[in-house]
Amino acid sequence: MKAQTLIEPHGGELCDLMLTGEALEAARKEALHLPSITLTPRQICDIELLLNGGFSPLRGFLNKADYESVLDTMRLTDGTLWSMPITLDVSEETAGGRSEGDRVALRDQTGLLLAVLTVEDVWKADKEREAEQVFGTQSHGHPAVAYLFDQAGDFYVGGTLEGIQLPRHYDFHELRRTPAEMREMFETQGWDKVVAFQTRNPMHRAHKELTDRAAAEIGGHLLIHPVVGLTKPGDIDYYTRVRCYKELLKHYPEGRATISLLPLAMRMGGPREAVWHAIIRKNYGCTHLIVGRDHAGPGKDKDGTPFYGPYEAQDLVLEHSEELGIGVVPFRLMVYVPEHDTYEPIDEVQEKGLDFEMISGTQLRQMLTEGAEIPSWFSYPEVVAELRKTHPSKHNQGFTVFFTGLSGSGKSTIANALMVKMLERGGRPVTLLDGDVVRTHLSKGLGFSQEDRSTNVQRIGYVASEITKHRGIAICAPIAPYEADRRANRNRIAQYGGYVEVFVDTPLEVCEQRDVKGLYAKARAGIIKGFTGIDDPYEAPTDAEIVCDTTRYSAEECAEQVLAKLEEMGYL
Ligand code: PPS
Repeated sequence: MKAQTLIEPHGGELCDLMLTGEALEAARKEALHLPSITLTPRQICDIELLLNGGFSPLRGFLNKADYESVLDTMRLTDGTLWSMPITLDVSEETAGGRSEGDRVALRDQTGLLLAVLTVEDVWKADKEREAEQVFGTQSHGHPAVAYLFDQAGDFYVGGTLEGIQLPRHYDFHELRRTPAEMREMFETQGWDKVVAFQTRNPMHRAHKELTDRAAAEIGGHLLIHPVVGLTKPGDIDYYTRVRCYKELLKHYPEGRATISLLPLAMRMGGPREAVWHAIIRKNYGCTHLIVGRDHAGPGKDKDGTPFYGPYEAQDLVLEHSEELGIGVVPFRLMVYVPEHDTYEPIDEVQEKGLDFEMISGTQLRQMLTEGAEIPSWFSYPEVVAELRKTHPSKHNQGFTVFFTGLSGSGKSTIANALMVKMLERGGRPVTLLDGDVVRTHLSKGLGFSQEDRSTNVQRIGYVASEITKHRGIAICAPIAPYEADRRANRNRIAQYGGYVEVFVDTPLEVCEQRDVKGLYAKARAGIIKGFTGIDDPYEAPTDAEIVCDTTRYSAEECAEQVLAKLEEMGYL
């Protein structure tokens, strides 16, 4: 038996895709014999909003006709406005052999059954066209385009869903409300006007003021509706953000504001994403949405050009606001006016010629890193305290010192000297991931092919990133001959703390002359093949934080230079 589905576009009845009673039992039994697809983290977010009605009127992953229609016209084939293609992307292997009418079990990564999909069609994605039509660019600088090209499967499976159970969450239970629960709450409370605030960032006093004003403007309630699915890479983790929102909530007048978490996987799709956000908020029972400058924008491309115009998103939502039946409250940039000790909209402040202050997100991050005082006019002390817990000053962060250089360049000797000097200072746990130790344990069995070297170096990077995350010190000393691996490590480690690359720039002739292990002689004699510097490449770093010259300085002096640099950078 199929799930009962009530479709009424945008804010009418929510799609109810969840099976109950006998139908649920029957589907569970059937699923035992069905082929399964394990959903990706993004698909888990999408399926949650499909199953809970947040994506009404969608009843499943888009079929080809609806997908094409959404790409070309921003509408489903029945004419309903829908701006974002919600697709089930799979590999060619998974797509193979599936056809109309097939039933497939959709599971999370632990194997938990979430839904049964009845396939409507399977097709190969035209990713270039999708990127252009939906995001207006094929640049990898756009996170959703990079995802589409580099991570998404090449085939799409369209079809309707029968929901077995919603994805499981173990956090913030009291703040996770479905559209139906949200609507019921608004009704019970008698809040007939509700303005939603979409955010993927921590909120401070400026946000509190603007949202407070927005609620006052419409004479209604405020729903702080932060995204806790997937946001822009590099954003502050949602656990931290939610703890900040909870603190901030205490500063609104009684009964003014509510928080609920939205398990959305954002695409950073600017205008189309803003329309999508409006549809979702309408489904959650809101009557208004605050839409700001560059709403859901991915920022700028590598060459510094913004992907979207500052008001493109706001304009597109406004254009469709009547059809969607949701009001747009323009986001007004609020700045602090010291003279009045208040927050006021920047346009009014500038008109009056008043002095004002503001701190950007980037400046705030810098202040946290430096352990600088954050003024109370900017944020509430409890909010800052939450941020400090996960964003310690540099002094309290973990870091990795990553030595790279030819065999015999002196990496291990300097790395050892550095470790001992750090242990002498005390107070911090230090782990040395030296080449030999790594190859005996972590990378046992790997050889020296390009692939094996990459695996080895990135494994070291992974372990170092974990040590850094846990606020320890990792010292690594592999040859690490390839720039791409070093860059991957740098990116991975820098998310959690410091990354300091040390290029031990000892010329090949000198290494060969030293030939401590007699390996160069063997390599020259052809006994060892693929030896770095002899018949295998070493890509010298161009962006190392420190370059050591072992022909002029002893290993101890080089270690001192590294220590001095770490102090200068603020890590010690
Ligand atoms: S890599 O390229 O980063 O994975 O290399 P690494 O793990 O640091 O291992 C380098 C040590 O292995 C010995 N060895 C070789 N080095 C380079 N090329 C080849 N073909 C090779 N075969 C064995 C060598 O002793 C290196 O040690 P170090 O301490 O660098 O001299």
